[in-house]
Formats: sequence, C-alpha cells, structure tokens
Amino acid sequence: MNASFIDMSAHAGSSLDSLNEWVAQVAALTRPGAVHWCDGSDAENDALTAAMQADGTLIKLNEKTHPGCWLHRSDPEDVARVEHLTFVCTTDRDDAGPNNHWMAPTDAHAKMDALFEGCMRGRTMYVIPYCMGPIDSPLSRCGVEITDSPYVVANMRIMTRMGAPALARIEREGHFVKGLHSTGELDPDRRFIMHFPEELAIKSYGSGYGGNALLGKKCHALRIASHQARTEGWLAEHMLILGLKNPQGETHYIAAAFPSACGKTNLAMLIPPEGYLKDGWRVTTVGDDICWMRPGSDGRLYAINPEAGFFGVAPGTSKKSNPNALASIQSNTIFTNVGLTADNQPWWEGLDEGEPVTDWRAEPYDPAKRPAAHPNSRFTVSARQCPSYSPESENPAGVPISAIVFGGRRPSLVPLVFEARDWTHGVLIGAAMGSETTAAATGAVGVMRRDPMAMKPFCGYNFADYFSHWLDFDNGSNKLPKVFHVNWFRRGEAGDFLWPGFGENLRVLEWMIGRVKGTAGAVETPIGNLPAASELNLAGVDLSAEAMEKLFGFDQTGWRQEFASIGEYLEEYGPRMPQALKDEQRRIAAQLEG
Ligand code: OXD
Ligand code: MN
Repeated sequence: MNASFIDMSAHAGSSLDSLNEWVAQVAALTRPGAVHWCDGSDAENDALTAAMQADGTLIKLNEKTHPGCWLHRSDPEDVARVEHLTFVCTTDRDDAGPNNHWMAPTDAHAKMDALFEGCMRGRTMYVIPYCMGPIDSPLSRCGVEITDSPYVVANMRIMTRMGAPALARIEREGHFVKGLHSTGELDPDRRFIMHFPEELAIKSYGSGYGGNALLGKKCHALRIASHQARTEGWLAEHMLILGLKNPQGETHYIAAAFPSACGKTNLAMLIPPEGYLKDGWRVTTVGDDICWMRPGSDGRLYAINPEAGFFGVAPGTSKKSNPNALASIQSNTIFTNVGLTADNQPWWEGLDEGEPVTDWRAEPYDPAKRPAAHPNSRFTVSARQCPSYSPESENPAGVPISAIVFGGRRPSLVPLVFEARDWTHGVLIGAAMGSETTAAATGAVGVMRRDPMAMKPFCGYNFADYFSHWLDFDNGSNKLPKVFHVNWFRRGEAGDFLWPGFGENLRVLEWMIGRVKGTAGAVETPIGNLPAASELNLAGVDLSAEAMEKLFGFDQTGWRQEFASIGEYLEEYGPRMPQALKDEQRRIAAQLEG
C-alpha cells in the first residue's frame, strides 16, 4: 500500500476515531494500492479528471461549446438501477416488508465481504466525507462513502456537499452513514446493493451506475434516510421541491413525487407560459429528486433538498421540455452514455439541434441498431448552474411546504388533477399510486405497477409501517399541506398525449395554490375534488372534446375496478397495514358502488 497517500494522523485522537477505524478495516479487507481522503477541492478534482482523461474513463467534450464538460461511457451492461439486486437487510424480515428484497444481515455481510475481499488491489481507495443537505442545517445528515471509482468521486462532488466541511461536521457529531462501494468486475452476476438500516450502513458491489454507486443519493438519502426519518419523526421522500411565485409576490413551495424518469426535473424547472410570465408568475427550483421534510415549530412541514446537484435523464431534454436544464448543462457537466456529434458535442434523442455520428457505445450511429443516447443516459451538474436555482436551497431551516403532489404515468382512467379531501385520503392517494415502468431501472419498460409515493424502489422499510408513519403526522397540531394527484400522461383513443404538459402544467399548479388559499372551486367526487371547468385557466390551450372529457371527467365504473385493485394491494401487506387506510379505501369503494 502506498503509505504516502494515507494521512490518518490528521484525524487521529479525535471523535473521528470510529471513522479511522472503519477506513482501516475496509483497507485491510479490500487491500487497495493507496488510500486517498477527499477534500473536495478544485485541485483534487482537476487531478482526478486529468487521470480519468488519461485512462479513457472521461472523454473531453467540445471545449468551445461545452466548457468543462465530459463524457463517460459505462459498461453496456451497467446502465441503470438494479431493483432485483437491491436488498434491505433487517434483523426481522417483516421490517423490510413485501416491498423489498430481503436478506439476513449476517448472510448479507458475509456475501458482500467475500466480494470485497482484495477487490481494490492495485487501485486507489477514496474516502469521501459528504453532507446531505446544507452543511449547517439541523435537517441534514452526513455520510462517508468509500469507493474505488474516481468517476464516483467526481459525481459525488457535484451531487453532495463533499469534503472538508462535511468531515468537520462528522467530527462534531461523531456519527455518519457508512457506505462501501466497489465497481468490482462489473459482472451482473456479482452485483448487489445491500442496505443495513439498523446499522446505518450500505454495501454496494459490481456497478458504477449512479443510483447504485453514488451512495449519497438513493441508498443514503432515500433507503437509509427513510428508516432514520421514521425513528426521528420526519420524512425522506422521492420528491422534487419547487417555489411558485404568484403576481402578488407570494411564494408557495410544492413537493411532488413522481416515479423515476416521469418528469420531476422538468416540473422542478418549469418556465411559465408567456401570459403567466408577463403577469409575474415564476418557478424556482429547490430540488428535482429528493425531499427531506419535518414539522417546524409552527406545525408546517419544512423541506430541504439533501442533494447539491442534478443527476437528470438526458433524452427528451430540449428547449421545449426543459430550457432551464439545457442552459444548466452547457458547462461543467458530466454526461454519461449520451451520443456525440462530429464536433464532439453531447447529443441525445429529443435534442433540438445537431446530429449524432457516434452512439453511446462508441460505435458509428445507426438508428436501425440503437439510439444515439441510452434511454437512461444522464447529466450530472451542480444545482447552482440552473437559471431557476432557488437560493432557498441553502436555507438551513428549509422551505415551508404548501402542497404535496403525487403522480404517475397513467395512460387511462386517471384525470389531469384531483385533490384529497384530507390527510388520510391524501395518504391513500399516495399509497395507491401506479405508473408505467421506465428505463431508469433494468427490466421491461411500460409495465403498469403500483409505486406508492414513487418510493417502491426506495423505501428502506415495510410499506405498511411507512403508511402508518405518514398517517401519524396528522396529530391535531400539525398544519399539513394539501395533497393532490396529477396525471400529465393521459392518452386519447389514438394513443396521443391529451395534455400539452411542460410549461402548461403551471395552470394546474395555479389551481392547487388557489385551493390552498381557498380561492379556487372544485367539484366533489368519491375519488376527490376535481377542478370545476371554469376554475382551471385554459385560455390559449387547444383541447379537443375528447381531451376535455378524459382530463376532467370521472369514470365511475373504471374507478370501481381501480379501487377493488387498490384494496387487494393493501391486503398484500397483511396485518401491519394501518386500519385507517383500509377504512378509507372501503369508504370510497362503497361510495363508488352507489
Ligand atoms: C433517479 C432515479 O436517478 O429515480 O433519480 O432513478
Ligand atoms: Mn429519482
């Protein structure tokens, strides 16, 4: 081992003892050639990127059009999250619940340690201290990821507050989430993502893909944090956070949960339609993927975005769908698995300009063979580069949430928007969420599945307990947000999308804030409150009669079947499922019979 890389003395004798001890244990197991403690500095990043450029891990993009941008091509078999290889390892299997793959912690440790044994020989082991959330926020939590991937280091530097300030906080607090990662051989048969919520620990082997390897993100900020949040009385959610400023100058914050690759980044960065812009409406972005929230002293829920960057899906990002994202990724961005133009610019399907000549597998572009960009190709960029970035992202107190929105890809049945009658009904709406699967995880795309609160791949414990935890927030003293459900993806008979989406979604947000303030009307139905036709501003939107009927109508027969299926789904969780949720389902199912 190259001792010159090891600077343990700097951390000796302090409350970092447990960190030093763990690092030493991991080094003894994995046998790296060198150990490097990451400080997050520019100099460190420059040295790492230069080394990655030299060995081909990173390819420099056109410096004139995309200064500071890089392309990384992953192993073709390692392009997405692997839900079938992701485990929650609790002592009692029921604590992980039917929503998770489970393995006994001792078995999981033995399996992983056998994989990690000697796996970093000849490689550098990086120790990455990071903070999820503003460095001085009581809502934030710290972790340390040990990895042998410099690509992971470079991405973690963008996605988290990484380096010296995080290490100082860990030293103060004396505790942190332990994440151990190795890319291993990138062999899908030797790939596992294991979570040990009771130990606040993660072990990930065999993948370099973001959701499997950037352990601060899905593994820590959702799976481990959801467990921590339950024990500490807060919520860790798969939600964007946006600020909506109205012409009166009031800003309302909205948190919205959609499954992976269903438009969270687009909604978080929405640019209002022309008329709304003129009137003074603005959207600011606090987060695009993860939201940690807890009740403040006034009983409202206050939210932070634990992340510092965006790991967004590239395909489909365009001037029409998301001009703010496009502007964000013109510089200092790591692109993963996109195509290239002749002059070395990144290219993906849906981009307004340019032509691909090389595809994501470094082969000449041939549309008959494969798309230029992998459908789950990504950009990693600092949130501060986004034109709609909200300085409130750094507020240690978080932002007060006025509305929570649930939504999924539902080609049929589900109208454009409806509002929950109360919190319990809102929790049921979240629990019953369904959506078509996307390329963000390996497996078939376009298959309908229940994805409660968009947390199916991310909840670190039994969904039945998770729903109970949500219900507990309604304790008589909290002033909880209003809850809504949206569906931007309703299709007509011809298969076309009926709602224009993107910037036009502001019209729906406007109605929600009207409901929060008590100024907008609604029609009551068994499934919730729908906007009265006159209450949603549709001026300038050209909707067919079919679209009007499907987007704003309520199909009682279809919903009767849907509620029967929701009832069956809740039953799958057995006696742990909270009675209040089952009662709510039965009450609405009975109304639908009428
Ligand atoms: C993501 C995902 O990368 O949900 O955010 O897969
Ligand atoms: Mn996500």
